[in-house]
Amino acid sequence: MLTSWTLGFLLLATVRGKEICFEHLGCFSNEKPWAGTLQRPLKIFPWTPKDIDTRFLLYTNENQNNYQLITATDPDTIGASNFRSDRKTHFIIHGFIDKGEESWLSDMCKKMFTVEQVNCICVDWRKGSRAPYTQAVHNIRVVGAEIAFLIQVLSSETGHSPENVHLIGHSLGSHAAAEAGRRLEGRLGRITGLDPAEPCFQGTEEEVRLDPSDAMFVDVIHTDAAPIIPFLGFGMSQKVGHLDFFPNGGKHMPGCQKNILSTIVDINGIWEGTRDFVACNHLRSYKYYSSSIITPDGFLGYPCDSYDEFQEHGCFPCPSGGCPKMGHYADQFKGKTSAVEQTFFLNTGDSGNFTLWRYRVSVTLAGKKNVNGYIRIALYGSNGNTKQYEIFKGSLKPDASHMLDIDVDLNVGKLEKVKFLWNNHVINLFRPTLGASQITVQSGEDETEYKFCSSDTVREDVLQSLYPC
Ligand SMILES: [Ca+2]
Repeated sequence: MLTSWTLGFLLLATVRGKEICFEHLGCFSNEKPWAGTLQRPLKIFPWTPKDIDTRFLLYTNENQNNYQLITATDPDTIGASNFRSDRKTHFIIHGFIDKGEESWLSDMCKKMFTVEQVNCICVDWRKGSRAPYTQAVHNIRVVGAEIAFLIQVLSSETGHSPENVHLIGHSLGSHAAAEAGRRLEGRLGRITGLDPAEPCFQGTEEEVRLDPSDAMFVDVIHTDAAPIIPFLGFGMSQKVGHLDFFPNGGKHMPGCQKNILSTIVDINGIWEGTRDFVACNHLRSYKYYSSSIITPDGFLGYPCDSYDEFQEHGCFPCPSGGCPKMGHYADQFKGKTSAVEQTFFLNTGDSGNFTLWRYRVSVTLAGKKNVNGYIRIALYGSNGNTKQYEIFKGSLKPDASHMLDIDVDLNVGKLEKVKFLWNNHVINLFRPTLGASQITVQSGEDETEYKFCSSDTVREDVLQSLYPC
């Protein structure tokens, strides 16, 4: 049997520098900028639409567990489905690394149904993604074309405006979304790139990859932006949206172990051999997004020039215009399209809902003697209390102040009190006491500063409570 892979190869061999055309999708060139470039030396055609077999699985609030298959070439399938043109439509597009985790797409839809009424379409292009990486890179051009074609049919058949369409693409899926957006000439409402794939895309022409012109609003989450050689970072470090979020700096995600290979020879080999082992950072992008749907007050991104600056007490609190939220609610940010490549940093947790909230804590010590040890504080507010966070370790001098930005796993709400504790790990014959005379806590989101005071000192491991003053 003549597969499209061999057919493509034959075409490559016989009609070099031509294009391949498919019914209802048009023609695909294998010339620059699509192929024959530094990043894409091989002149490859995409597989046929039939071989890629792009399928659109529609979930709605009315059918959350069982999808309805809709096709653009048979609009009756749309008419007979639960598709509602007066609702927003989210498409979720998987990438090259999706094996064993296909359920994340429909799980993301289910989270959306808990907060809004939407059409949620999972795009399945499994057959086209199970190919050598360099082939899958070209197959997404057909996937993108199929998505654009369906959006056009939805518009003509039901009056559903492309402005109300949001494409969420992971890895290669980000660039499939970009291709759909390019074909719709920027009329698409929004594209979210979840760790857009780096190899064959980084540094290429805007036409072949995700960029801000692909939709009215483009937001990007970078979670695996370390260089592919030698760190096996699959995601782009290049900024390609209006808003580019770099959680945890964008390279190494908490809870992920990173293998480092010293020599990489073949790009297809990397993807085939390692995707199950080292994809943790890469997959975090959609986990953060999914969690953001049900955490509307979380994932605040701080505008900053670098992660180092963010970590070293810079870029805090949010500016007067506020901070955007990474993920589902990024489109609520007022300045979202005021510029391209706006850069934001935040830290996340290593599991659970991943969301953390940043506070700046400053502790002024009280006591009579210097001791070596550490100090911890816990925040108590209208939404509950945090665990204890270490603020400083070293020589604890009376009247000294110690400041630290902490990322806590709870939005404390209105702060009501702070508890302080110190410890020095050795037996203290003289049983010294130490305390905090003043603690200030500033919320990153709204700049509000809370001040707490006490005139007490306590023995080690005894909690001291400080109240507003
Ligand atoms: Ca583009």
